[in-house]
Amino acid sequence: MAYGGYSYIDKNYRPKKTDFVTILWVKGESTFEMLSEALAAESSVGTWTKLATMNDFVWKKLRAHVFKTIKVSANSGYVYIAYPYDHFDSRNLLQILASIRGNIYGMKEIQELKILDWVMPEKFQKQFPGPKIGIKEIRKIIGTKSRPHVGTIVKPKVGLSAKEWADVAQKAFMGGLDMVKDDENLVNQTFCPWEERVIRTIEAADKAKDELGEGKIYVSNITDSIPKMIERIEFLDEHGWKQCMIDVYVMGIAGTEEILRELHKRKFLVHAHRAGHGAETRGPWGVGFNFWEKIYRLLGVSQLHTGTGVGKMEGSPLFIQKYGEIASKQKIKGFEPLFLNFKWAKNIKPMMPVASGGLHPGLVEGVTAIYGKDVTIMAGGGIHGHPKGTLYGAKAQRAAAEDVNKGIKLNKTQNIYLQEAIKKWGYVSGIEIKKRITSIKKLPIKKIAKGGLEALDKLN
Ligand code: RUB
Repeated sequence: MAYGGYSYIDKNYRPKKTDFVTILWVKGESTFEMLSEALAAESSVGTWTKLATMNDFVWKKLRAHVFKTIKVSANSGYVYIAYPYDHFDSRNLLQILASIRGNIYGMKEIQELKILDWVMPEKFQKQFPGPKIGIKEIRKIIGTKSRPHVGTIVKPKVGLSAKEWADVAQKAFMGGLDMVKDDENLVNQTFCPWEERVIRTIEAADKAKDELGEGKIYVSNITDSIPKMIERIEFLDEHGWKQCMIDVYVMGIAGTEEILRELHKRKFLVHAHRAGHGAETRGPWGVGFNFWEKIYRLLGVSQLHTGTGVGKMEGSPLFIQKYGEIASKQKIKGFEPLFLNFKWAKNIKPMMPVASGGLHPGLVEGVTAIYGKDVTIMAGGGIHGHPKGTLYGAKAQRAAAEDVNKGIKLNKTQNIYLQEAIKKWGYVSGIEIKKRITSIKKLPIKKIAKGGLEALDKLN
């Protein structure tokens, strides 16, 4: 089998430590073998026809190798591709993206294509900073050793005035939440000017810090053009507040990298919202969320939204657990063909995973069953929709984190505000969630994979 006159399938090839590896799901109009060849060719050195300009250096040193395949049907399956280190530019993620996540998505014989996971060699990772303020430093800011952090997104997501917004934040802090944040689509609208909101909320956070003797995190959304973001970073820094939020997916990699350079220089805690990622991470087209997640940790955000497993956004507990591991662990055990074994370079510190979307106090135990205790649990509706309002919603959520930390089941809580929240929204037991994850892990994943990506998606 050959594509454009060359064959890239080489089942005897063993990926080197310095290779980049991707695993893809593909379905198309050609045979599976031809699709595999086409993917490797177009994403590395090849094209549709034989070239008079091809030489030994290009072919032997730079081409991609399809070193393993799992055939599902005559025209679909999973393809493992290894790329030699020298194929890529130095410290240039955009060039890598244009290769491994580039032209292949536009080839007309391809109907479904998803990069399920990827591995970047340690040698490559070492060129990047990773988080400067990671889990350890975040815990130091708040003053916690082990309990999960809890926070809120002020709601309604847009519409409150700066004063109203800061008043809600104040109640949330005073109720015991560790963190308050803007939603992904609030920046500097006329009804809620960013600077006024920031000044008022810093005041609220400082007051709560003094009165409660606890550290607080307040991340305002600075997402905008680069010059405007820089202005906002300077403004925050001048006001002694080294924390902010960015919408990493909509900013793109170049924008994120550029702004992180400035934020790292000033030692900021960087909260990363992933709004928009679902446009390419769901269904049989695009990439798995883990593809982007690895890039965000590499570039050095401090905390990143990684899903809930029990809330309103997609993602089953097993997938979310894996995203949690990618964020907070140094070594990740594979679950092929969905997740590959992966090891972070020593210099890439752990980042805090953030569970957010449809959460409420009764779900805190379920979330920690997925993530463990190194997680920030955010709730908007689940705080401000509490029968007694924001202050008591915050108290309920904090009580849930404290109970979970002590090993108290939330349906046995003594906290009346938490009891009220559970009465309104219900409770999900951590044991149930753990059982669900264990039962999926025991499934014959390789056999299920034979049913195609659709069958694997049912685990999500
Ligand atoms: C969900 C998320 C949203 C919601 C949460 O995104 O965090 O910002 O506003 O609000 P993701 P609520 O899946 O990326 O974490 O708690 O009211 O659902």
